[in-house]
Amino acid sequence: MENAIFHFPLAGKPVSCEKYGFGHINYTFLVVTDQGKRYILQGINGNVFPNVRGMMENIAAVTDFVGRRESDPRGTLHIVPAEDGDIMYTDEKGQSWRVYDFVEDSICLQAAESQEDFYQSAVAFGRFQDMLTRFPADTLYETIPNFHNTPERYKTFHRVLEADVCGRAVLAREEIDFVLSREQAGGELQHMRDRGELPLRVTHNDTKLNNVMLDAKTRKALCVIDLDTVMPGLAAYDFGDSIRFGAATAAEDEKDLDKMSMDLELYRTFVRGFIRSCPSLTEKERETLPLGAMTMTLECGLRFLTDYLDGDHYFAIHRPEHNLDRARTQFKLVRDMEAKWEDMCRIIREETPEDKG
Ligand code: ADP
Ligand code: GN1
Ligand code: MG
Repeated sequence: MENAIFHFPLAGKPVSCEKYGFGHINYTFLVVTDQGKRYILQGINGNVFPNVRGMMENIAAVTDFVGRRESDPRGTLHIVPAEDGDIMYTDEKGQSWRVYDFVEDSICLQAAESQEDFYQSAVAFGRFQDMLTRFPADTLYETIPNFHNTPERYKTFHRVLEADVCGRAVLAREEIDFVLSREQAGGELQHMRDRGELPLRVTHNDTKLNNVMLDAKTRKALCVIDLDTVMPGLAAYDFGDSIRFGAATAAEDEKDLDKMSMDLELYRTFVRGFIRSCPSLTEKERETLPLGAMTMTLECGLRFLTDYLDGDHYFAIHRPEHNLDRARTQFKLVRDMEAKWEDMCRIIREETPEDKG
């Protein structure tokens, strides 16, 4: 059992503590007590998050804000304070830990099982963003500076490619050429942000389907989880990352690229849920949603490729070339989005309610 758990006052004594979930970043455990109460214990990845306390303060502020506006207690994550009342516990090795109440009677999907599941994830992220419209975004720490700054991601890529510390560049020639040929298009969204053309919102920034909880019985949206990257950002980031992951027809690390494409019906479903549950979106924000999908997918592939070239230090890998496989699926998706671009833009217009169109 992870020792850290004994530093949190729980309902009952912990009787089991097992690795849990499919996250790439934190070390997640499911803890069960002798009273049958369940918790999520997480070792926070300090390499990824340089300011763990700042991050936890963000999460405490945002969950508190959302919690006051939600009637269902499962409508937000709840931090379980450590024995000294702090929002986290740091062990003698400097590893920080946090505990959340387990979101009970819920499901967390790795892939949409139906259009309706995906619709509900759009509702969860749209509602989250809409609810935080009045949250003072400037009080939040930037937990990972430049997280969705694609030109900055390109700079890192160029540096890593130049160094080629593992001699892997020859193994990824095609993928390298792919990202190089799209560098300009990849920077467009950031340039719009820099020019102040889009409102800055509190965004989630990591809107994978497996960061949403649905009610196990009704399969309706409950809450969004994995709030580590909640920061000021653009609506297009949250929309885009959802499409990248959830409208894809195959897993992020599928080896058979023929299986990977973007499903336009799933795309439409998400657009509908997101636009309806986030009425505060401006016309300009709605227009940039397809660009968000393209940019987030390209950027994520670029990050996987960079990590592959750099020796797999960032994303947890479960086989050699895991990051290269992941990069390939993302680039296949980008190609597919390029082919479906006109449809993607048309669907946004079609799904915009008349009074906003
Ligand atoms: P990572 O940053 O590594 O992705 P997450 O916070 O997303 O970590 O947690 C990993 C997985 O653990 C989630 O995909 C979800 O299945 C599960 N999980 C996390 N928090 C909770 C919670 N409070 N209740 C139930 N399941 C959770
Ligand atoms: C990571 O934490 P997790 O597994 O939900 C990553 C995202 C990537 C995603 C790709 C903090 O998300 O940015 O899009 O992997 N999170 C961080 O699967 O870097
Ligand atoms: Mg996660």
